[in-house]
Amino acid sequence: MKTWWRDRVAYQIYPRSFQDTDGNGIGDLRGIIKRLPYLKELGIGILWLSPVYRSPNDDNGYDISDYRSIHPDFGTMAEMDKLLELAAKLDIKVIMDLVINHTSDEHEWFQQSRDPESPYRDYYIWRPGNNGKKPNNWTSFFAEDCWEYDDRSGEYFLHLFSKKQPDLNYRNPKVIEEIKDIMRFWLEKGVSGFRCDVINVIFKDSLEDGRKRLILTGQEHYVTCEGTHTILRELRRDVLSQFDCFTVGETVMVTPKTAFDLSDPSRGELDMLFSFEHMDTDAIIVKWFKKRFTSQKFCEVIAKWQTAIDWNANYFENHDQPRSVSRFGDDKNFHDESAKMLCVLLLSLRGTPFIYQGQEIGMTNFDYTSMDQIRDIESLNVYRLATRLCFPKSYRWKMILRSGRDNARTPMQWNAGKNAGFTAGTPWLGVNGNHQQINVEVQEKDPSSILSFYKKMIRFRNYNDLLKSGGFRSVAISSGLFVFERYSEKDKITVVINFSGKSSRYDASGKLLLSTYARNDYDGTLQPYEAVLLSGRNEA
Ligand code: ISL
Repeated sequence: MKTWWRDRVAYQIYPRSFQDTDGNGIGDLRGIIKRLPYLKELGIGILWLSPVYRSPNDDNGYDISDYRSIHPDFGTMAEMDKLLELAAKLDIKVIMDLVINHTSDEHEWFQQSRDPESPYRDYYIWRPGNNGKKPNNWTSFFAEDCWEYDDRSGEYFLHLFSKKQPDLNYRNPKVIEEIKDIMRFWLEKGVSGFRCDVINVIFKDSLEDGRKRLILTGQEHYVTCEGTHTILRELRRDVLSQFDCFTVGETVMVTPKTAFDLSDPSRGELDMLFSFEHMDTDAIIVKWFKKRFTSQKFCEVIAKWQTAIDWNANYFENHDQPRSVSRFGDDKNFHDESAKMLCVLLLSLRGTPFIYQGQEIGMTNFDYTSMDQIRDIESLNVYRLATRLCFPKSYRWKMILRSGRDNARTPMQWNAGKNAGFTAGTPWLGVNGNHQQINVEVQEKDPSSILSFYKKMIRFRNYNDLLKSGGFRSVAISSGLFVFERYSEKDKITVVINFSGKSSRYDASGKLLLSTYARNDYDGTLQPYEAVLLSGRNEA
């Protein structure tokens, strides 16, 4: 079967924040339909939609209460069908977010499951207390513990995320059959695959106490267990192999070794993964305590993964992470330059590149000034915990400012008008004040804008076999410099990146293919945050 997912550039839409058309302040499917030509023009070949299913929105749709219906905020199933039809006409493949570690507590299965006699009881992980204490000492991803007592049941249920996100029980074969049916439902509708949410934690090996840790006590009992590998192979065998589709797994706490096993084509589990090590290089143990970003560490980790894994999903942003230009670039002094440099880096690596909405215009972290502007459950929980731990107020705010997930969730900046052209109503989350300068409309008219550069770079990649499928070889990594090559037997492209705000030098030969600055040839000098692509013969 043709692996088309290796040849295309992917784009993630966070539907709530993309484009509203009915004035309720929440983005919708009609908004996505309206913007399909924009995505086509950008050169996108795959669209990943964050969840649009029915959900009480405790975690913005990552808590699903019905896997087969569309949340009315987003529109209707007929609109979803329309979106799939129109995307197919433009040769854009659509993948859905498959959130199957947990459901919403408002899902019918969970409601039934609260009755100890129900056939759904075993769909979730219920345990009695342990001498008046919770069943074990695990802690959740959202800064709380992960057992909730249910009066009606007289027992606790497990939730690795919020208490409105109970974990499914993957020791129950019926659960796996339900999931297969859901996958078939969407694949038969014409979706081209799934982004599989926290897929490597679905199977819990045991419910023993975990080794005490600062975060995620208990993780050794559920991260990438053999049981997960087995389920992934079963889903491939019984469902995925019957469709022309692919999967990208969001895999937390993976190492190159476990990632290799999860994505090795001969094992038939996932087609590619989102790993996190590069995103953790500016964190001290947890993302909430940031250290100074150094490009050297970041690039070393990228190079390590490029070499360890044959094919990965590459990304610098998503709906859970701060904006890359604010985090890895310099959004004050070299906004455009560093955004373009990050574009070259992302699109020159081996693997499928994923661009997150707004990244292509250099959207920055939010400009909020207080906690009442924050909506994200994780940030709200962490702030509450930090208050309990007596962290000073200014420090707590700094944590949210640097690491909060709402940084990436502010509405898409379409134009300089009211609410950035996102909605005619009141946006569910505040719009960044810089939309007057940073927006699609302005950048579409400017041939030297970040958006114009993205178009150029994506087109370049779409038509270049070396960038799409050539090998990867790291040549030099030092403070502020990253040089690597993409090669075939005969030819190569050398990618030279000045990852700093100072001019720099690097001697390399080859014909200039592309630069983030206007120049005609390469003389070994690099402007601040400049990235160049040079072509040559592969003599190594
Ligand atoms: O957001 C994070 C960064 O701190 C992660 O801990 C995140 O919770 C983790 O990567 C899992 O993310 C996915 O599953 C969550 C959901 O809240 C995220 O939005 C989703 O991407 C639970 O479904």
